Amino acid sequence: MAIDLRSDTVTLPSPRMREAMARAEVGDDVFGEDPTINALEALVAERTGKEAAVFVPSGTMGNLSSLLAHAQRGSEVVLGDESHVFHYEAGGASALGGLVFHPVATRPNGVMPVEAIEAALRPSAEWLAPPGVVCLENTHNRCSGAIVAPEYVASVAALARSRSLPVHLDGARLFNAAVARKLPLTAWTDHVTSVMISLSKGLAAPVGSVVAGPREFVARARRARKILGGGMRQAGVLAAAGLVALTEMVERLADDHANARLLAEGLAALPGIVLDLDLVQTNIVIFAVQPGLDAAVFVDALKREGVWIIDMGRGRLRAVTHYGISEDDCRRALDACRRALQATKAGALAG
Ligand code: TLP
Repeated sequence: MAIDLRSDTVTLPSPRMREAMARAEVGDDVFGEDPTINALEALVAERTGKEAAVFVPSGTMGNLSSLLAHAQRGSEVVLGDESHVFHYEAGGASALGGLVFHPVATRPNGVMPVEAIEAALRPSAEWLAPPGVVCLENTHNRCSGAIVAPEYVASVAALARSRSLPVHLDGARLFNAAVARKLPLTAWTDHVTSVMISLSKGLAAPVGSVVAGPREFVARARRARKILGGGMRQAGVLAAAGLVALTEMVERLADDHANARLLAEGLAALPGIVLDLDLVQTNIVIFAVQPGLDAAVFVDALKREGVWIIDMGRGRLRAVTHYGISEDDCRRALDACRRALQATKAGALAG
């Protein structure tokens, strides 16, 4: 069996999730009548300290529904140039919402300097696209799963408030931050207007994310979800797995973090690997092969060894630990990396 470190999205539902899905009480959610979805939304609203929440099929739809609910056509989404919304959500906010992305340079630790965000908030003028929403991400996917501190989120929120702007948090992996820092979600969510959390990544549910925020915002996000075709009917079978994810799968994320650490320390010790250990704080390990070695050749050599990782472009490689990966898998993956590096070096010499 392959050791699949491509993403925590590959996690399979736990046996308890399958049982809960089979037993779930369901109803028509577009009519608000699915008791399992209602319970899931209430639980997420409670955990995030928000008035209301709405279940969505994916993190991408959760972020898009939120942005559509916050910002008018022709206004700007001020966000990090390394953010998931900017890179991997198919430009949906522009394609479907008429929103303009205003990317801000992101430091390797996932933070955009507050002054840079301030500079990106255009003043009011007939010829300028006005800012509509500020978007943050935590943990930060393309920044090696780095945790963005609550104090930082508070300072961005204060700036946004001073301009009467909402802040949306892409918290696809906010539970990873919470477990790593031993803090409740509210340490971050208290500062932001809205948050999207994913059930289908480290928490291992098969499908689903939840958006939470003030009641009127959630009503608008619900309408945006409907426009996007995300109004589901007896989707309580999915929410049932989500409830198990929230009640049984959160604390075990600490194992993923310990495994990522093990993997990162082992990788950093390999001659030919470049890796910043300080950034590895949760379950994502981003690294590179040394200049002169071909990252794509390394990924292929590793695949032949039965270990799958992702090439994120410009030489950056990503390995993610999750529910399907044990400590032993990480040790075996490290051995495979050693061999794949040798093969890559041998190829470089021969070439
Ligand atoms: N991320 C996926 C890929 O799209 C890259 C992954 O493998 O990490 N926000 C963040 C921070 C994410 O990492 C992801 C998924 C999403 C949003 C989107 O969630 P889904 O895949 O449910 O649409």
